[in-house]
Amino acid sequence: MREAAALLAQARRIVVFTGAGVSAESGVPTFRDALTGLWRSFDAQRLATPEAFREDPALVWGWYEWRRATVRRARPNAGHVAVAAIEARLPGAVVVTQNVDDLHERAGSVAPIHLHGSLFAPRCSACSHPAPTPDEAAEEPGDGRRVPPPRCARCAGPVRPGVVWFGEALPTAALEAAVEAASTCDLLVTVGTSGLVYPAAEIPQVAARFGAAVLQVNPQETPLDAVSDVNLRGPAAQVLPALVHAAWGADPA
Ligand code: BV8
Ligand code: ZN
Repeated sequence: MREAAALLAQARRIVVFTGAGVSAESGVPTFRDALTGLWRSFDAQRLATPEAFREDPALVWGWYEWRRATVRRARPNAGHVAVAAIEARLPGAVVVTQNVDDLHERAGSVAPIHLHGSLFAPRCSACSHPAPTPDEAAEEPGDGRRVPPPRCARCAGPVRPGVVWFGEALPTAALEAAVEAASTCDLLVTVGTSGLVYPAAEIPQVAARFGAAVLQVNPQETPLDAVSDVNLRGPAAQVLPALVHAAWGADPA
């Protein structure tokens, strides 16, 4: 922890790069966690595709409705709060996330870059016209249910979640901003990602390639160990507040 705290204390331009693990302690399942209920026989990487939506739009829309209800019930954890504290302490700090939840924002992060979109930005799958986020269903059954997607107000096409599905390109502006931040930072902290999904997993490697220090927070080993100068093996909601405290003596709360 001492080495990690020294890296944070001397950092001037920082990027915090997060994955599903930072929201795990808020009760939001990671992509490694097996799916449950209606989706237990499916693989998340198969469901999160344009093909799956074409084949069974009600199944896929139902899955995103269930995930949105789960995120709405969730609360940011001490890991999200510590990330917001780092941002508040270091002007110019950039948060880049693969997560489609809004827990960074609810913890006080200013404008995290969402590389893979958001659960709260549905749009028409035919004409891309933005669609309203449906009201919270009275009670989203724990096991999930099929929900036919709403229709677009402009062309009556099926509305889809505003996320990036496998096989789809990332939003150019977000990817460029993330690469720019990673190539000019002096410290990148990667938190709760398995580093397996591309091109997002390139971001910590870009930082290392441009000479930044890389600090990984993850209970498990990942391919990012190869570019990490320091590995903190533990859960984000415990490790990140301790890191902020060790670096600046402040409690992030
Ligand atoms: C594209 C939104 C082409 C949807 C997501 C190069 C090599 C190999 C494959 C490819 C390649 N380039 C492209 C590919 C294909 C593919 C890909 O990467 N496949 C992988 C699986 C091999 N990439 C794509 O398809 C991308 N698009 O390439 O398009 C193109 C280009 C131009 C024009 C047209 C087309 C799009 C990828 C984005 C897909 N969408 N999400 C949704 O959410 O439903 S990806 C989704 O999965 C997440 O956003 C995230 O990125 C990923 C999950 O990874 P993590 O977040 O890391 O989570 P995971 O569960 O894996 O791990 C959790 C980690 O946390 C673990 O390490 C665990 O130990 C740790 N942890 C657990 N608890 C805690 C913790 N850590 C800390 N604290 C804790 N408490
Ligand atoms: Zn439309």
